[in-house]
Amino acid sequence: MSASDRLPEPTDDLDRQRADLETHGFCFVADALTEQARLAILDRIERQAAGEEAAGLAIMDGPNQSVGNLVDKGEEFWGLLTHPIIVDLIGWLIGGEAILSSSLGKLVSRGGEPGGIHNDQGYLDLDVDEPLVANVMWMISDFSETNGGTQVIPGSHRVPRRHGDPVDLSQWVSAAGPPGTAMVFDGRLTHRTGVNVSDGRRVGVLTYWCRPWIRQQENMVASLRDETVDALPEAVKRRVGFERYRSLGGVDLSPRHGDMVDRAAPRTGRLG
Ligand SMILES: O=C(O)CCC(=O)C(=O)O
Repeated sequence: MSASDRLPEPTDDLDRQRADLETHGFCFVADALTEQARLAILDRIERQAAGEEAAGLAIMDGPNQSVGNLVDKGEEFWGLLTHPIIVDLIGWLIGGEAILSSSLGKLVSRGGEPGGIHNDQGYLDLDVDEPLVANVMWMISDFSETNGGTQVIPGSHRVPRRHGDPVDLSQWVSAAGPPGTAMVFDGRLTHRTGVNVSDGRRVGVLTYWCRPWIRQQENMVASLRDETVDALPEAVKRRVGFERYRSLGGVDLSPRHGDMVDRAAPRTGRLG
């Protein structure tokens, strides 16, 4: 068996990570998060999940909870958006000007159902033989076959497939790694949330990226609160979609590549 045939395992070898992405459609980055960053994210997301539940706002699928729009819910998440992975792997897959499409926490508890089978660019109505989007699953707890680790079909990124197409369920492999590992995956990879049969809660954060001319899943220029926008470091603001891309993303005045959107800028409105 050659090195490229072996299923991905956590590694800090960038060449291996890229080879795994090419061959299998996913790779694992070992020790992607410092323990300090991981614990800060864990604390914030657990508090946020509990707060949303107490406020009657929890997004539930059985025992599993999703926490959306994380960029707006704590600066603890912002470092994920300028992490070296975003240049080394996301940029390598979908270009250096990739923007964040959404940020999502997934807390998977015992007794749920498998998540919906999908690939992240399955909404396209044409076959494109390259990734237009890509994802990072940050393992904030450990991930395993028994605690609901994301299930993926290795190599499925090379098989054209749309939502609803039949899937050979015998091919699932569970993403596994210690806390602080990141799984990076090609937007064409078939995957779903696994089932947790353990007593612990699986905690993951997805930062989902797209090419800068694709509509974002979360319209962050509209959805982030003013206090978040004011506090965001410039580099993060660019990454979440405030930077105009070529002729796209402007407000009112003709857009210029590289300008930043100013939500408070006056609009010309109806004149004459
Ligand atoms: O929770 C997971 O393991 C995967 C979640 C996912 O793919 C999604 O929410 O789109």
